[in-house]
Amino acid sequence: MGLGKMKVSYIGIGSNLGNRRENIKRVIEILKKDKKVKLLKKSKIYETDPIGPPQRKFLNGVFKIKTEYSPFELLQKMKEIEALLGRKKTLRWGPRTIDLDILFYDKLILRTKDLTIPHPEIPKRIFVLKPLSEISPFLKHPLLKKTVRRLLKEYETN
Ligand code: PH2
Ligand code: MG
Ligand code: MG
Repeated sequence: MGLGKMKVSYIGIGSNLGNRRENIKRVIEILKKDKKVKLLKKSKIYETDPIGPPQRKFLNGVFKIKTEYSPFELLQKMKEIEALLGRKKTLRWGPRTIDLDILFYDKLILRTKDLTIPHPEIPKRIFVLKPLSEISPFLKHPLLKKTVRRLLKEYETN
């Protein structure tokens, strides 16, 4: 496999339906079997208060991967895994079996109808900033030009 072609990406993971921990385990197993993905780092899994309508607490974490997939292929892959784990179409911000969001893809800045990278909600989501800065505190947000650690600090002081 041409490791040289691989890009670093960060995936946000969330679950608040069914066996949340088991759902996340299954995602890890699926990613480990994928020859075009190398799992580099996993954050701790945090239990977090739900953002949005009242619902069960989430388990959230962030994975750092290397991948041969293009951004759109990776998005497709994440949707496939979500479908495989039985995610149903639900309301925006509503409960979900598994949610896999592409947070960063290399230093890419991309705005399309289906995919925006970096994920636009990163600075507002403590459940992303916390695990992200645990595994990669000095990762720089390519648009905001600030480290993840800095974004977390700003979130906490606002
Ligand atoms: N995801 C949402 C809506 N609200 N709240 C928490 N704590 N964690 C999430 O992952 C989450 C949420 C929609 O993607
Ligand atoms: Mg999400
Ligand atoms: Mg999502």
